[in-house]
Amino acid sequence: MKFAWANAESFDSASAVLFGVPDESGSSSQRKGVAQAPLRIREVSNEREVFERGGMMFTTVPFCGSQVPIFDMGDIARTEVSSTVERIARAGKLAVTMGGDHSITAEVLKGLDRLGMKISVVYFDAHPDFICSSREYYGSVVCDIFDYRNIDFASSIEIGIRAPEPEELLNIRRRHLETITPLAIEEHGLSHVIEEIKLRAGGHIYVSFDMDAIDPAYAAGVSTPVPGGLSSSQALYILRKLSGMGLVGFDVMEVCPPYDVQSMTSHLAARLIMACLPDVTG
Ligand SMILES: [Mn+2]
Repeated sequence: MKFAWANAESFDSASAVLFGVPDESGSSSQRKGVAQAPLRIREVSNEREVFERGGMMFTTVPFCGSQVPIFDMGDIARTEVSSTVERIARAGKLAVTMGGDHSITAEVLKGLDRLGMKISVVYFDAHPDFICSSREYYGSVVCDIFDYRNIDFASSIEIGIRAPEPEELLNIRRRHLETITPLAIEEHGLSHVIEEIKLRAGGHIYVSFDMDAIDPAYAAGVSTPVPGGLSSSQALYILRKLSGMGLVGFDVMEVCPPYDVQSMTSHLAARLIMACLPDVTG
């Protein structure tokens, strides 16, 4: 089954290439099931965004005007992620990853790092994922990726943070990583978030989206929920602004279908993916 909005027949004809990584070997959560996310996100996009009328099928057009050509290349293994992303980026296309657990983001950025351009990361998460005393799992992603040559710490930013461990707070302070909490968004507004990103980020932005950045009221189906997160519309607003700022890739991670309510988290994940695609004119 293909993602409902995957309207391109081939890799070559697409400007965005989507793939799933049904793997949760980097997760230590007691709530298992994020490996089921790529299939469920595809299923729910077809259930709720495609309509039959008079024997014809119609797909909704979310956010991005006339449709961006998207190719769904299916699922791949964790070990194939970095080379696949490198191939997509070298072809001048936007790589879109559906996890799986959040440690897969380190594999994606390993691939983008090989292109040699400086990359700013906008990292949505309830947790900083900035443990350095333990490595290569879903809690150390930020520590792992900042070892890469072209991932730029100073221009990167974390959004939605509200459940840090003591070690992570220390690492954030020591390394001066910019973070914006949901309470800071309440206080300063969404336009402040956009200004902060514009102030820092360079020409090449990678967006990593852990679904637990969203409030469990809108996204219950995650492996590590934390109350007090972003609303759906806050997240969509920020992502729509980012879509016009030169994204080199995007991922949506940590959707956990066994803990979801009426697949609402998978449905929102499908919409977040579309929100990140640039508008097409003409
Ligand atoms: Mn995470």
